[in-house]
Amino acid sequence: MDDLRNKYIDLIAGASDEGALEDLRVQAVGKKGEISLKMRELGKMTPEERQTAGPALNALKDEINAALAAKKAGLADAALNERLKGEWLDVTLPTRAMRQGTIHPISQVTEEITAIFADMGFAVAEGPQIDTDWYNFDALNIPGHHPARAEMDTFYMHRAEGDDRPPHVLRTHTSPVQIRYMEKHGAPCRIIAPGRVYRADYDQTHTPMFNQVEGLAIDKDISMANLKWVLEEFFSAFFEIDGIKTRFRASHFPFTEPSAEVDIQCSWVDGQLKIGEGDGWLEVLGSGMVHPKVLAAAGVDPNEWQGFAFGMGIDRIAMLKYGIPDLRAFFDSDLRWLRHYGFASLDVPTLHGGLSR
Ligand code: 2NM
Repeated sequence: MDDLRNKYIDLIAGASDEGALEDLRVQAVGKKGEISLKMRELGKMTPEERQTAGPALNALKDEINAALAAKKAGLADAALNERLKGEWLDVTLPTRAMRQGTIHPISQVTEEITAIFADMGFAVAEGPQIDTDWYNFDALNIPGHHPARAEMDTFYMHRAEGDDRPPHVLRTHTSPVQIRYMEKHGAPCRIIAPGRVYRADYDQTHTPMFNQVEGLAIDKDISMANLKWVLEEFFSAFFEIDGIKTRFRASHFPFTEPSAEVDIQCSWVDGQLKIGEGDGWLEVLGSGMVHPKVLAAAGVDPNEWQGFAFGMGIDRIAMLKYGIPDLRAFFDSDLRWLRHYGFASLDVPTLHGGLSR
């Protein structure tokens, strides 16, 4: 019995793979294996012999099964280690994708704008790109007959005959996001709403889809002075030039009263535009104090709360900052354009690390 034990323990220890181990199992404890045959011989033994041989054979069988299981686990571990060694890769190496794809200027500029406003305590709000005409127009003090509805060149969603759900439109601005935000969270609030907007218009300076960012700050005593500070702070940070001046010109929007168009200081030198210097002005933004009717439509009491709102084109300020001449090229997906104007995928803009570098 000891010879049998030593033989199989040695053979199991020396097995080089799972196949050899399985052969050994069959040979030792399989139905016709050496130990099974020995167990069959128990019948021919005297009861006294059987009393010692029986338990000893059972113990031997258990010991060999245990040795087989332990060796099997050991072989599996070794195989896994071998595989892991082969599949090892250095995740700290720079990615190859960095040379292939680039971040689109609109994504980059949206991140830059978000970082600057986040630093002034503005959260980012998002909403649907298809919305009802109530959120897109009525809530913003643009009733059905208002000329602004026609001027907006709105895309209306198709409605089947007899479908009496409210008309839906592709949002013409991100203001409906702000209405939804006020409805849900109430006042005070401080948000920006960046995103895609749609107007049926196509020429040198207009595309039917473009990107806009709107801002909204509502509290007990927010004024146009706060608006002016926030915008000057924003433009200085965005163009990375200290102390950019703004000029407010009286204007009119249905959703703000009073309303102002905002210009930033600029100059033309040798046909080149320079921002933040000189005595020229460039229109970049519309703004004003949110109309009491708009606050009321969004469920905010205009006797208690007031605040400013503004809206600007992301595409346009991206063109200004990065010297991109043609708006339409933004949406052509031309790889040469994307490589030229795109940003390295790991250069995330932050205020501490530099917005654009
Ligand atoms: C602009 C100009 C002026 C504006 C108004 C609102 C809201 F939802 F709070 F009423 N959001 N954005 C606004 C105000 C937008 O874009 C030229």
